Amino acid sequence: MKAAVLYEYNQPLVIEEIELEDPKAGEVHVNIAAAGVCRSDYHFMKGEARIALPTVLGHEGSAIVKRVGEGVTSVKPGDHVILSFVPGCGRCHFCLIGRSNLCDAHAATGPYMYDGTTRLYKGEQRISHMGKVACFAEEAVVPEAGCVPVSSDFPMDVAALIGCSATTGIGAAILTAAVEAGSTVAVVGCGGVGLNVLQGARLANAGRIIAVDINEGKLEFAMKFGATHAVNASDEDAVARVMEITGGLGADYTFEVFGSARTVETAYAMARKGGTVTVVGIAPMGEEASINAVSLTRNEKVLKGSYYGSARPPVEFPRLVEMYRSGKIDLDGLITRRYRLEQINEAYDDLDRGDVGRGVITFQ
Ligand code: CND
Ligand code: ZN
Repeated sequence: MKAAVLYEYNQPLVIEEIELEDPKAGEVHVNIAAAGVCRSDYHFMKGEARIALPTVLGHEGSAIVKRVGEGVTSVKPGDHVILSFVPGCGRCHFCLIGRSNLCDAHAATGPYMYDGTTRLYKGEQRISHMGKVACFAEEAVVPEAGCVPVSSDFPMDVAALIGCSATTGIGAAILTAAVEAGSTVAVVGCGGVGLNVLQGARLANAGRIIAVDINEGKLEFAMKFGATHAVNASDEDAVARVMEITGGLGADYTFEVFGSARTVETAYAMARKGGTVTVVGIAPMGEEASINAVSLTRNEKVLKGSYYGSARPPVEFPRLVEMYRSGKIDLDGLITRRYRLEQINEAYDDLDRGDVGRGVITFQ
């Protein structure tokens, strides 16, 4: 099957034929339908985050089940599924307390299957699977828990977005931060994930929703996804502007959705006393944000991380499907460009330039 393989950091993905082994017990072989172009993959391409190389990236995907391994009971061939990049093991401490997004067994095996081996090879060479998804390929083998069924009349490109950006962004607003109705929200970084934080804040009936970005096009987009104010951080001091908009108080909830120490500090500085700062972006490895320790105490700020929107995919994916169907969230409007797998390097150049809301690779 054809896949986009990352052999070396800072080199283009290589589109080539590789081998996919049969699913083992508890695993599912799928045909990928659509894959979202998310910055998390780009962090690996740039070496800002590390993964076992070579690897097949892609963690935001939808697929159709082709066949199932021994013991799989929750899906069957022909079923449409949304892939989860943290398929909880169901047995570790975090899965047992209902926080499967923090699954220990998944973290321990990383980009390999739960038995620690891979199903992807180029000749003798082992290739790893990002998030046990690896959807920048025509096909994949994924754990059963990584397949969340979705009805076959549901659009597969939208389904892919539910696999990461929608769940991560809307979850950060609704589940991690639990934005209160009427409150003021500021979102730093309005790409595919940040636009979903904005629409999550709108769903929560936030009062003022302030979009902060360095790209004017993204800010225009943000106004369609719930923002009431737009702040261009490349031509004004974003913290000062948020202070001005909030009458000197700062925002009740702030979100960092780019992925850098600097923007974490910006989101922290914009929060009011007692406000909640939620960090969604994945900063380059080793970067440390500096937070004035006493300001945390005296100002009672709350600093939180949000991984996969604090979601339990089998619970939240179907909820997002229903919210999309009833018109409460807009996912079609996020998809600004569609690409074929062969164009994936171009898709990431577009992401880097900030040209897209969300790009999607389609396979059918
Ligand atoms: P994308 O590149 O689409 O958006 C990032 C946005 O940040 C762009 O609109 C940029 O213009 C903007 N930006 C850049 N610099 C600044 C700045 N200094 N101030 C304000 N805005 C700025 O990326 P994405 O939306 O796909 O991903 C965003 C981050 O979220 C990224 O770090 C990704 O790895 C992370 C993420 C986290 C999770 C999770 O579970 N927590 C899941 N998926 C992605
Ligand atoms: Zn993602």
